[in-house]
Parts: sequence; C-alpha cells; structure tokens
Amino acid sequence: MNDLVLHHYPASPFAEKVRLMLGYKRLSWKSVFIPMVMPKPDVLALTGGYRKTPILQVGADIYCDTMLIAEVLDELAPAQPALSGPQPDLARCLAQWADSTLFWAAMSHSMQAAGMAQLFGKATPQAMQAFAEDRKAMSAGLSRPRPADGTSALRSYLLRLEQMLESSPFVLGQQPGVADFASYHPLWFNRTQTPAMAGVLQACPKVLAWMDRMAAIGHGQIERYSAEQAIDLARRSTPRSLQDEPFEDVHGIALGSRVSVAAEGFGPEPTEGQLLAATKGRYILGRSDERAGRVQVHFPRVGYALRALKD
Ligand SMILES: N[C@@H](CCC(=O)N[C@@H](CS)C(=O)NCC(=O)O)C(=O)O
Repeated sequence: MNDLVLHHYPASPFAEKVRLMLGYKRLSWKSVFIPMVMPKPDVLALTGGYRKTPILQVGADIYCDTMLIAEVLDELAPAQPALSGPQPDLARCLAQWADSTLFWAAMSHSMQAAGMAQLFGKATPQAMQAFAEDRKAMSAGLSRPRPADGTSALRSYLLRLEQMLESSPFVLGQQPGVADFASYHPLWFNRTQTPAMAGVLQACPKVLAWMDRMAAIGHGQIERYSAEQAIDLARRSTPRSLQDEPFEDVHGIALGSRVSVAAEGFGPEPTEGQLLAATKGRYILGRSDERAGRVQVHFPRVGYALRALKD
C-alpha cells in the first residue's frame, strides 16, 4: 500500500476520529502536524483552498473530510471495515448526526471559560485571540448553540447514547464502526482536552466504559513526517488513475469544467480546479501547484457545494 499521510494536530476531534480508524485497522501512517489556524500555506499547497483538519494524503491524491477518508481507508485496507457493519446506512446517518449536531453541542459545552483555559494552557492572549477570530470567520454561515443550550442538548444526547450502549459494547453492535468513531470524537475532546467540563459524562457510565473501549483501540504505527516531505511526496507521485470512475451529473457541469468545491456551513474556503470526476459519492478536482505539482483533491458530495467557475 502507498504511504498514508495524515495532516492534523493533536487537539483536533475530527483528526482523533481518523487516528482511531487508522488504529482500528492497525495501519502504519505518517503524521504531519499542521497549524490550528490560518495561515496554512503547506496545507493549501496540497488542497488549493480547503483548510479544515484533517486531510489524508496518498501520494498526489488528497482526501478532504473524514467521512470520505473513512471510505478511502476501507478501500485501501478492507479488514476491520469502518463503514460496512450490520446496518451501514443507519451507521452513516448516525455518524452525520454525531459529526454535526452532537459535535456542536459538545463544542459549545466544552469551550466555556474553564475548558478554554485548559485547552490553551500557557498560550498567550494573542494566540487565544487569533484562534477566536479564525473560528469566528469560519463560522459565518453556521448557527451554533449557545453554551447553556449546548450543555442541555449534550446531556440529552449522552442519555440517548447510554441507551444505545445498554445491550451492545458498541453503538450498533459488537464491533466499532463509523457511528462509534463519529460519536466518540466530540466526547473525546470534552474528556481529554477540556476535562474541567467533563463532569457531564459522569451521569452515563455505559458511555464512559464505551469511551474507554474506544480509546484502547489506539492510533496504529505513527512516524513523524514534515510538511516539506509531504509536499515533496506529492510532487514525486502520479495521481491515481480515474478511468473507472462513472460520471454522475446532477449539476449540469461537464467534466473538464473549471469548478469550485466548498464545505457547506463551517469553514467554507473553496478549492478551485478542473472537474476530473463526479461519481455517485465524490467530486475529484485536478489542480497544479507550484510546490506540490499535479494533484487530485477529493471531496464527498454530502456536505459540499459544487459550482462552475467562469473562465
Ligand atoms: N466535515 C469535516 C469537519 C472537519 C472540521 O471541522 N475540523 C475542525 C477541526 S476538528 C477544523 O477544521 N477546524 C479548523 C481548522 O483546523 O483549521 C470532516 O469530517 O473532516
């Protein structure tokens, strides 16, 4: 298998989702640490605009969004699948709820003053200010619960998870799947990054025991890698062949068109490029970068807006 390179930072909950999937599959991977806030020139050399965390790089192919990364990991390493458990469609729907509704409730609850103080530890007031401004700009199109509403919702969601974990060790059965990885990461953030705000978990012993089982999965074999090495790898690699990807046109945008793809909601910075493929589940854009050379940037359809650009 080609080298897997994860671009991430330790405190990122969505990155923890992928780190655990890599661990579940017992994979070896290269770890590139990226900044928490803009500017991120090395990330943008690969993605062309998308700046969220994490991204997965396989040679000159760049995969954005953790649901797409879950698919790619299942394709590359089919043992211990994340996406094909007993109820795969229900698992995806639950994961989508967890990655959005549960995630924002947990963030609103966790990032109150005591949590922020722990998250930022000895960071300077300027660094905290830069973080607040960066996230405010990313959230322009998003409606987030206020802290007390986030706490109220989180308590209800935890009780629902507690019920789901009543009769099985994982959310949908005997093995962890994408519903577990997605439900876990916002709670991981609460418990490990903002422990002052983690009292809310105490009402749910089954959730706590499940979190211990999830944490025990680990992260696989990690090797540190620099951003320069990753960009060099992209430049030396040939993007994967797309010949077998069937075209599904929903937008009336022909293959070969200049397009942009942007996340709906949080972090809408677009990637621009040439539409190389639009399959049932993905868009693949081709772009050339001064440093990374010819790369292909992959996005899922769900959660992303495709637009034609005028030449
Ligand atoms: N839908 C995206 C969400 C990713 C996301 O929102 N990640 C957060 C970090 S956990 C982020 O990008 N924050 C801003 C940043 O890292 O620049 C996914 O599944 O990958």
